[in-house]
Amino acid sequence: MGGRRLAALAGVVAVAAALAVGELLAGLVDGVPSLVTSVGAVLVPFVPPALESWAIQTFGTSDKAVLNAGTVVLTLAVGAVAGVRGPRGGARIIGVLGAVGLMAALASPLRAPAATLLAIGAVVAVGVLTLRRLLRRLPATPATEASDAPAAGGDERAEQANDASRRSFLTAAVGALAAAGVVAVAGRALTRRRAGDIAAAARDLPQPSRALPPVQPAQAFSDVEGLTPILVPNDRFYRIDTALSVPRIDVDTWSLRITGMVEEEVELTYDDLLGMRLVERDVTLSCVSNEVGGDLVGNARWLGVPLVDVLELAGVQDGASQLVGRSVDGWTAGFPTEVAFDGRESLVAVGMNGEPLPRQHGYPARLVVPGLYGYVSATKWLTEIELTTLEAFDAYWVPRGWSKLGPVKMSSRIDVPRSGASVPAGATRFAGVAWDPAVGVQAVELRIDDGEWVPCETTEPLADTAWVQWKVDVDLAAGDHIAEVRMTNAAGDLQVQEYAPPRPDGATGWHSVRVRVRDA
Ligand SMILES: Nc1nc2c(c(=O)[nH]1)N[C@H]1C(S)=C(S)[C@@H](COP(=O)(O)O)O[C@H]1N2
Ligand SMILES: [Mo]
Repeated sequence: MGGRRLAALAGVVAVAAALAVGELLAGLVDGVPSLVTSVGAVLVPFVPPALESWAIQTFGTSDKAVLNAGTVVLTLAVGAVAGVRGPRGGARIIGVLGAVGLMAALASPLRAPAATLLAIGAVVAVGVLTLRRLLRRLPATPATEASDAPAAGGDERAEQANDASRRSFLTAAVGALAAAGVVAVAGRALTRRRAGDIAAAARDLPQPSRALPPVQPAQAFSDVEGLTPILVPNDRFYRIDTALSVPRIDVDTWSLRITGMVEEEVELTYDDLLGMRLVERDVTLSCVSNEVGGDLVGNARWLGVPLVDVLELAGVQDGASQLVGRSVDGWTAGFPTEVAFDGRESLVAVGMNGEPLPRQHGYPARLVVPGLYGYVSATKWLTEIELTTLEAFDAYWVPRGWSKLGPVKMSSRIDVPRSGASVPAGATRFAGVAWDPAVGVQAVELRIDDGEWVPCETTEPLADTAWVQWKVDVDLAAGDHIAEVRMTNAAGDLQVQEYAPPRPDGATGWHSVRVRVRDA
């Protein structure tokens, strides 16, 4: 390794150490955001919309991990340059990185500015000091120059000394890098743990005035391994949002405002909301990005205040044709106001499956609108409901090429067997879920290799707005087979067979799996 390369390595290690300390402080100090995620958040608007949609579809929630990794790589590359510039020039570059981090951190919601400023000071100091110490250990004569020069007699000893000092430098650099890794991982773990603490510290929710009975035996199949549960547990519920770090909201200062085309603007505290009429509803939420057979869909028991009750407090003006939900992080979703009043009972939800909303799913409050995709309706970390017109405002995903209106398309999915599974010949059990949260499910059918459609047994629906589970046993002979599922909704409409991709308004097509049947 030549001298320049060693210096670049010193810079990379110094910046890695600085980033690691930043992660640790974010994990330890309330209100100090992760610099990596803050910078990532600032970069998001510069990510082309097509790439953003692709990333969500390809990586799901891990699109954030990809963005974070990109941010780290970019920052370390700048670190390499800093190393080559030497202690002074390098320190200046690290200072600039710190300034960029500071601006990004202050742009992220819910940070504590003073603590963040101090934390970034520490981060920059660690970077500069690490760089200085490492550069001081650099071999005095860069190896490449030594070997390029004609061997002036007696330089062998100098070369040996050079080798030794290079080894000592590399040991120090690798040691510092390893330490940075450990510190970064610890910081991330602390951040995650504190995220859990907040949810746990949330207040107990009051009892609903209309509670649902526990799930009855006829409402769920308990004998099918691998079948998605009828109520998906909170820690298994799919998650989709643009938030790089989950907003941490203090319910003592949070409020929900009803604004825009209303008779009178209203502001509700968390306690105000919990003091209103609370109801429970089983509703299937799904993402417009869900592919045929995909898992960006889930069914939960939501607890919340009927949206109409909240709207009545403010009084909706005639002509307010759009209801826009705004999140604390600036994200927006909008849908026709008439949906709120058409009897499907949307909720300002505060609870999910018997617990306060988890932070990832919108604590302290979110909207849940049966029959609309999440991107037009299900605003998490809700802080404002604005009444406006459809013409006056396009919410977050609309200018990014997704449809203005987002009714959920009916859909069915095969959960077992998994596609590509190998099963013994004879009776094979197929099972899955089917949903049309606007009207409900009437029938589910399965066919093998373009054969006759076989009716499937379905669970008794929890509600029209919830998915059902289905199952059926089919005899299969040895060989490769394709199984296909389709549903009919409660209005008698058959699920669309023709494939359409998720963009712009939701996928269609019948889900199929390939199974390999062995001789029994
Ligand atoms: N604040 C905020 N709310 C949001 C989103 C978001 O990006 N930000 N994404 C929406 C989308 S696209 C979907 S599909 C649902 C997903 O809700 P979940 O993560 O609780 O499953 O949340 C919706 N609410
Ligand atoms: Mo979504």
